[in-house]
This record gives sequence, structure tokens and C-alpha cells, in this order.
Amino acid sequence: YTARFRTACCLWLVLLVPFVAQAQTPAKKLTDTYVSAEKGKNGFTLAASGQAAALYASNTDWPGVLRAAQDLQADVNRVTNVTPTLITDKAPAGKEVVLIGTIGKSPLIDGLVKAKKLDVSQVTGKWETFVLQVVEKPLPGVDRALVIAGSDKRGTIYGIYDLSQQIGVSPWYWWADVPTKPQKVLYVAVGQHTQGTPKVKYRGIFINDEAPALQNWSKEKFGGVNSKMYAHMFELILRLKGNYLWPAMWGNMFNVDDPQNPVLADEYGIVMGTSHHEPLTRAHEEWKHAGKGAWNYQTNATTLQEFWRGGMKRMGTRENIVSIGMRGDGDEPMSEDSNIALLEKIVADQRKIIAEETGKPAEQTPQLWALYKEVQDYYDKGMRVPDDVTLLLCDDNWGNIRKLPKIGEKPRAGGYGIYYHFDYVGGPRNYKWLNTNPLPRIWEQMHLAHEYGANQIWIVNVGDLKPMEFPISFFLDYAWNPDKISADQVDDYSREWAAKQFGAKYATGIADILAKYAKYNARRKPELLNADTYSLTNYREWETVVADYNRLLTQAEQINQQLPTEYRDAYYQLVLHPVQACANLNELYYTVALNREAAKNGQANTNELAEKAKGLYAKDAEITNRYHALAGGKWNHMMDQTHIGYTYWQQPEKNAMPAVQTSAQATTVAPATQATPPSKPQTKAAAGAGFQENDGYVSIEAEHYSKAVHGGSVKWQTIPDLGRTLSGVTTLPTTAASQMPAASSPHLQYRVELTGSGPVTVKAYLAPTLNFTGGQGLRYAVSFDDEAPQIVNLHTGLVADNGNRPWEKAVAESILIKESKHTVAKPGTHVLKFWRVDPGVVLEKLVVDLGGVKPSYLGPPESASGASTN
Ligand code: REL
Repeated sequence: YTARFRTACCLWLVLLVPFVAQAQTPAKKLTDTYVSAEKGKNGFTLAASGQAAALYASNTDWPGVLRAAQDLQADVNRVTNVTPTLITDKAPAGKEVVLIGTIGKSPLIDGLVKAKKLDVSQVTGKWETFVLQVVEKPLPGVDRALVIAGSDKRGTIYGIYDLSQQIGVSPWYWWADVPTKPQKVLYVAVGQHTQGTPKVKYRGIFINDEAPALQNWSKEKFGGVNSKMYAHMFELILRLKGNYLWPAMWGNMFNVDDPQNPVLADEYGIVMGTSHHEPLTRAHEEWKHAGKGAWNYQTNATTLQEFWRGGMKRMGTRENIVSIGMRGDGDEPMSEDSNIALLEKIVADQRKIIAEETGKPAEQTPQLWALYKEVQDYYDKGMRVPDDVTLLLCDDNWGNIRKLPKIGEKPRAGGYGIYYHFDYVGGPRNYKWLNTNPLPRIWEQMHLAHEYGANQIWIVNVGDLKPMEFPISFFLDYAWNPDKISADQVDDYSREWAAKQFGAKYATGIADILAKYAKYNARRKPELLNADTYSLTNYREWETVVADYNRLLTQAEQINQQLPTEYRDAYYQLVLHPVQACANLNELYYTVALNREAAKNGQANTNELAEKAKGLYAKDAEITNRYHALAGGKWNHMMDQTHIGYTYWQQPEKNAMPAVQTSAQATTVAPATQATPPSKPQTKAAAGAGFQENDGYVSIEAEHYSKAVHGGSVKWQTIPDLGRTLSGVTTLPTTAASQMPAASSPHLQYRVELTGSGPVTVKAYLAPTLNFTGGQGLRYAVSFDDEAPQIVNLHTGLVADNGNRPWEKAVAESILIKESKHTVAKPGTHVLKFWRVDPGVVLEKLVVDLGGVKPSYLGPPESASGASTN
């Protein structure tokens, strides 16, 4: 056993460890399973031998609870083909029964509590909390019960739907045609099951920018954006354990178009709101219809007050969060001369109306004031609203949070919330076609919101709802309990989600596709793509991007072939369509780029490329048609959104073929248009290896540091899959104080081997995080070896505002690239250091440019790393 042998063994171990670790790490389970086909000891029989346990509820309970109980009845049938009886007016009888009810509203449940059969001490008085428990001999003549008891209306409803999910009914069974796996037996494990109390009080979605897709679809299927459609949406939100909705408002008036809309929302248990610029529950469209003059408080205050008063009268006692404040007409800023004093008066007048119409002090009605766009400036200039009003902080419409509460600030009674976007109409460009929202960035931004205490309301703009199914699930699940999903569990979440929709067998493959397509789409939103986006000549960039998409498409098609046929409609909507559509779109623009290049060089294949591009353009329409034909045409119009031919921020009326060139001299002899796809460049670099300069640069993925120096409780954390290339690295906790670089302060070290010396530029590729702390801007620092670190501010000259070029560039390119200049004394090994200064900075990649970096979109691919020098 010589030293050499030992070294060799260690080497082998080092090489083997990553594989072993990968193969043996069991997927962490985020959901506890309590329903199975095994009758454990004292387990409850929900269904067996062609029978299902009867469901009992009290008819004095909330109508919304009784309605959800009917859904459970239907869900048990979906799974077992047996419909349990649902009884609300008789005492329970039978060996095993399900008892459903709300504490304080259900004599059934209250009786069990009184008889000490059920302990609800962890539930009573809490917000939206339920317990699901197997109880022995709950009542005379009943052997065993499964009790679903809620602290309030939604607590019970969530308990019911929790059981539905456990027996295998996806919240998306209707909205994405997810099939239910048939089961003969269903047993509930003994014990107490609960999801606890949600950490975010109001969790919801905003249906926005709904024309043409949802609007046309709803018109065709339901005769309008009416209560027949909304009933499905309310049910979905509750199944996802959300509770809040801003309804469609593009020419739509929720409360007017169909008077059943608000009635049903309240019955279902949905808290309604109106968007940020629609005060006192009035849809903006209502003002247009009223035709009562200018939307101007200086000149038309009395009329506006009466308009708003009407909204409050109509609301009655239904659950609402009332938007207050005022913006200009139709989501525009107010005029220049509107001032804080005026806005404060508007708020005071609105509160007076709220109090008068509800007959209660204003603070007893939940309200929000959205600091959207220019409204945040009023706040920053000192405007305040009463303490009970929730301050709804906003992102920049591009998924980057603009502002968060200050650490240590006096808490507000109304707290803070977040308004976030998965879809947007506005500059620098609309994005409203496909899902372009990767979970890791949603995680990272909403994690910030949670850590900084913006937990009262989370609402996200989801456009037409479809095709945002996956990020909606994540947003609402994460809102329920952000502490449950850590940065490195986001892919576990994706896998479990895939398993819930499609079964465990293909879950890993599907999760990978879901993550990758969103990541690729987020590099550049489809609406912003064109033939010049990626480089044709440098780093084989265009070719690689297209090859990556096409490889993903192959994987997605393979799983499609293997899936049982009944899953294919759901699979197309949720997985295959976005990959196919975007792989095609990228190949279209790539082909156009090749065609233009061919024409420029007088190549013989110019016309062939033009024809190919036309074929890809036609295929785009075919892909849309395939979506529209799914499930017997159920989703016709859902993909009506135009997405090719943008010339400025607003969408084109119709898709338009990008211009291609033809040549009269073209012959049929054409060189291969599609080079063989390049081999995957990203081989994972071993920690400790030195990255080698080649062609005048070194490019390093952030997570490939040779050493991470933590600082006390401040730790470096990789957020897998975040950003445009490999991943992102940040520091946690995000609330830790800023610190100037000093010997032992947190930093990352990267070993680089340089062949030259002299001036170099270090380009840091950063997620386009905004200055959410409101200070001087977020900073990091860079140094080589022992030189003094140079501080770089992400936000010099950058403000989230249309017309601000640095911000427009950062969000359009989905990256913020900052530079620092250094001088390296001699060639050889150097240690590049990336220092933490402020929290919230997310590094994706570092490029050391010795003058060789060529223009490209993603920056040079990662450099090769040499043998470990450790
Ligand atoms: O994304 C936003 O928040 C706004 O652009 C919209 O709320 C806005 O209301 C728009 O749909 C029309 O007014």
C-alpha cells in the first residue's frame, strides 16, 4: 500500500464520487403521500371492492364547502368509477365514512371536537388551515371516519382538494386535460395530515392581455368571458390552493358582463380584486361605458366619486381586496401636474366612500395600493397611505422586483405584497405567446420577496392563463410555503409536478424538458427574436442554439411516443407544444440568417434556404392548428396570439414572414445548409481546475469556482439552472448586511491560466436584478490575486423605465453585463476573485477578455479547464 497507490485510489474516488453521488441521491420529496393502494394498519378505506365511503357534510356549512364536496364526489368517481353518496341532512351512518366541515359552521365537526374525538387546537382560528385525520369510533354506529376539518371556508375547501390531489386528480384535469389514473382501491394512512397555514395570505392570478386568445376561446366555448368560464377558473384556483383573482379587463367588465360572476366567485370562495389601476372594484371599461367625462380628479371629482361609490355598493359583503389610488386614464401615468397632495386627497376620499358604503371603519375592508410604474415614484417622494392598506410592490413587468420593504422597518398593519408578471404588454416588447418564465428565477425573486417580508399578497399576471400552467402551479405552491422549497429543490419540484401530471415513469425526462424549454425561451423572448439575435459566425452560436432546441424536441417527441395515448393531449399542451413551436421559430430565424448570408456571398443555396424558411414559417401555423385541434377543439383560439413580425413593442396585427432573399443565378447544387450539430461544449469543469485562456479570453460559468469563501452566516449558493447558460450563484441569506471586500469577506475564487499579460477586462454576466433595496445600487467587486478589489455598481444609469436604454437592454437580453478593467503583470496562473458586497446579486458567468472576445449574444462558451492544480 504505497503512497502512489493511495494517490491513485484517491484519484479514482474523486472521479467516481460525482457519479455515485448522482446515482444515489434520492429525489427529495416535497409532497407527503397519505393515500395509497395499501391498507396500512388502521388505514381508512376511501374506496375498495366497488364501493366508496359516503361523504357527509352539514347543510349549514358554507355553500362553497358543499360545492367542493361535490367535486370530491366527482373526483372519487374519476379515479374509481364509483360515485360516493354525499349526504348533508342526515346523521352519519356506515362502517367507514368521510366527515367534512368547517369549525364553527358544521355541527358535524363541532360535535366531534366537543366529544374530544378530534383535536383542532392547531387549526381553530387560523387562516385557511385544515386537518385531515383518521378517527376511530367517531360516532355511535360508525367504526372509523376520515375527517376533513377546516378553520374557515377555504381551509375546508383546501382539505377537500388536498384529498383530490392525493387520489390522483390533477388541479389541471380540466384546464390541461390531465387524465386521472384509474384505481380500484384507495386507502388513507392513519394519523393527522395537514399543509399548515399559508405563509402568504392572498395568493392569486391576474387574467390580462386576454385578447385575442382567451377572449376568442371563451366567446366560442361559453358565449363570452362569463360565469360559465369563470366557474372553471375559480375551481382551478382553489385546487391550486390559491384564493385571489384579478379578472380579465381588456374590454371586459367582470361585475357587469355577467352578474353571476361576482356571486359565484364569492360562493366558490375566491377573493376578488381589480387590477392595480382600477379603484374601488370598478373595471376601467365601466368608466368608458359610463361616458361620464374625463378621468381626471381635478376636473371631474364628483362624478368619479359617484362611480366609485357604485362599485362599493355593488360589492356588498363579498370578499374583495379593494384597489385604491389612481393612475391616468387607461393605465397611463397621471398628468405632470398631478401631485402627491392630490393623490393623498383621492385616497382619503376613496376611504370615506369605502367606510360609508360598508358601514364599517375603512380599515376593516382589505385594500391595496399598487406602487406600479410611476406610482412608486410618488411613494419614494414621500406619499403615504393609511397603515392598514397593503402596499403592493411590483416587478418591472419583466419579472424583476423593483422594491422590497426595508429590513428592520416598522411593520405595517396592511403589510406588503408583490405584483409579478409572466406575461406583459408593453416595452421594450410584448411577451404574451408562450411560457418564458423559468422556475429558478421566479424562485430567486419571490424568495427575496419572502425574506424581506412582502407576504401579504402575491399576484401574478398570467395573460390568458394557458400556457402558463407550470409556472402558475409553482408560484401558488411556493406562495403557500416558501420555506419548503430551497434553491436546490426547484428541480425536485419540477419532477414531482411532472409525475403528478404524467406518472412517475417519465417524470425526470419531462421535468428536464420543462426546465430547458423555459430557460431557452427566457434567453430571448420569442417576440424579440430575429435573424440577428445570435451570431452566425462566432462560436457557432446560432447553430448551437438551434441544435439544442432540436435535441430537446427529439427528447420531447420520444416521450410523446412512449406515453399512453390518453396522456397525449395534456402532454402536447404542457410539454411538447412549447418545445416544438420554439424549436421551429428559432430554426426559422436561423435559416433566414443563413439565407441572407448566402445571398450576400452569392451562394448557390440562397433560394433553397429561402424556401426552407418559408416552409418553417408555414409550419408555425401548422403547430398552432395542432394545438387548436386538441381534445376535439377544446382549446381552439388559445394560441391565436401573433408572434412573428414585430417591428416595435406592440404586436403586429398578423404574423409576417421575415424577409428572405432570392437569387436569379441560384443553381440546384447546394452545399449542406445544416452543419452537423456541434458537440455539447459544456463539460462540467472540475473544481480546482484552472480555466485556460484560448483565443484571447477565458469564459467561466459562475458555479465553476475553484473555491467559495463564505463569511460567517453568509454563504454562497448555486441556483441550479438559473439564467441563460448553466446556473446562477448568489449569497444567502439575502437579508444579510452589505459589506466591503476585506481579506476574509465572502468571495468566489476562479483559477485562470493566462498566456498573455497586460490590460484585461472582466465581464460579469448578472441576472437583471433591480435595486430593490432602494440604496445606491447593488454592488459586487472583482480583483486578480492580491490587487485591491474594484467595486462595480449594477445600477449606475439603470432604472426600470421604458426609454432607459440600459434597463431595456438588460430585460430584452435577460442579462446585465458589467465590466471592470485590470492589469495582469505576467502570464501564468492567476486567481480571479468575485466579491460579495450587497445581497441579491446573482452571477451567471465571468469572461476575462484579453482582447479576443468576439460579438455574440450569450458570450463565449465556457473555456476548457486544465488538470486540477489542487
Ligand atoms: O401589466 C400590467 O399591469 C398593465 O399593463 C395592465 O394591468 C393594464 O391594465 C393593461 O392590461 C390595460 O390597461
